[in-house]
Amino acid sequence: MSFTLPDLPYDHNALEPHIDSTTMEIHHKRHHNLYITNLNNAIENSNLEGLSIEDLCKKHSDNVAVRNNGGGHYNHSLFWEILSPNGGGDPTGKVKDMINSSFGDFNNFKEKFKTAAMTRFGSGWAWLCQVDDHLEVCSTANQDNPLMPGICNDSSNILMGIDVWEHAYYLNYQNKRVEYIDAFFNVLNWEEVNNRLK
Ligand code: MN3
Repeated sequence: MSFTLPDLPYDHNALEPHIDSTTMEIHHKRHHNLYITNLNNAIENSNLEGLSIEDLCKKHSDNVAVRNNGGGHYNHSLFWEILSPNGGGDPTGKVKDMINSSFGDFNNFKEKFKTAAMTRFGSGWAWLCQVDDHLEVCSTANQDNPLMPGICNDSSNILMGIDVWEHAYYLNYQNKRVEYIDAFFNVLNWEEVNNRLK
């Protein structure tokens, strides 16, 4: 059983003007798909074949090809799901309460998340994770994620993440990563973030 590219849960142009159609199409069909192709090649005919993408990230990140391409597949699959043309606005549900108790209020959280995304040098991701009864923000390099041991809190349950590789925003925002981060919040699917709570 090999991994396959999941469909986007909306059209390529559905997140405009916040994230443009061409960026979404190239990001999904080329970048995400290449991680999957390379991951399948890396695990073919090995004892890693048949493991879930979560287990590959959690237990086999010492394998560089699995780390980079398995992380790439996991991270992008999550990223498409937490965006929505009907997203944006203030947090809802239990996540809203946990943001308030963990960071004070939504604005404080947003600043902390933006700082993590802005200060990630080069390519990587910023994350919001549930750790037991509270929330934490962290960031990772390349296609690493908090499932991989020794990077963020090892008990992290990932709720949302932002891709800050230039391929995620350069066509529309060029070097202005901060504007892309603001745009991300305009299409963030809080319902899906809530669904990911454990
Ligand atoms: Mn990407």
